[in-house]
Amino acid sequence: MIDTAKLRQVVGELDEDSVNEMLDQFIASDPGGEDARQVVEACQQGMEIVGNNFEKGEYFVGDLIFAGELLTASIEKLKPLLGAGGSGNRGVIVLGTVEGDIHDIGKNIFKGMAEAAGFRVVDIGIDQAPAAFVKAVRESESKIVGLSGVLTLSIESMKRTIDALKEAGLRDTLKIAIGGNAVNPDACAYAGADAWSKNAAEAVKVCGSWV
Ligand code: B12
Repeated sequence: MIDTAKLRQVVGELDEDSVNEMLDQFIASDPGGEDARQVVEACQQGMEIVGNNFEKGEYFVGDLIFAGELLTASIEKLKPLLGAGGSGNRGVIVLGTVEGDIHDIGKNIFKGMAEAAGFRVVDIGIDQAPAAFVKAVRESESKIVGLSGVLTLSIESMKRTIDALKEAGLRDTLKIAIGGNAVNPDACAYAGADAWSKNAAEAVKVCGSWV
């Protein structure tokens, strides 16, 4: 198994060569899905280091961009281990990053894991207005909605989105999960969601309990 503390550190340091070397060795060892999920978690923790360094003024927006590219490429490598191309017969999840927020790495990880668990995911993309979620739910007849957002401001967008689903008369037949760096129990209650998670694998289990 990979040294997750070391991986967290090299992701945080944006040391691309070491990240690639560690991931390539890990993949060559023919690991299982659970190990791969722990590796994703370590990468996620590495991004926290990146975020902290950005807040301290040690990293700049260019570093965030590079971090995003590094993580996206890492997840691509790990995808086959996380399971892909599920049956789609467990129901439909409408998923998107809420208005004002363009972060999508966590959303894409959740999407991959949900598909692997047998859901069909209608991914409407980033920076999506409440009306876009309402339209997608109507068109797909989905019973689950996933709202992603990592900015503190995104909690307001999540609330606006859920309010719009209520106004459209769709809320009572829906389960709504919110996810991303900014979510917590208070945000979940404030936005009016049914569940919150910072861990895609756990969130997929919750969705499974809803169908
Ligand atoms: C990479 C990154 C970027 C990249 C994003 C690239 C991309 N394609 O997504 C770029 C460079 C574009 C970017 C831009 C900005 N960023 Co930025 N970014 C980050 C960084 C370093 C990592 C985010 C990330 O990918 N994390 C890893 C993923 C895997 O974690 P995750 O999103 O939490 O997802 C997991 C779970 O939460 C869950 N999950 C996610 N979605 C969902 C959905 C559902 C339904 C469920 C159930 C679960 C779930 O599953 C995932 C896997 O377990 C964070 C730091 C941090 N600590 O997060 C800052 C951070 C989020 N960014 C920040 C800022 C300030 C910005 C900018 C404003 C910078 C600027 N001045 O321009 C812009 C914002 C633009 C906008 N309007 O959105 C701040 C936000 C501060 C705040 N409190 O609001 C952070 C926290 C950095 C910091 N500490 O200051 N950023």
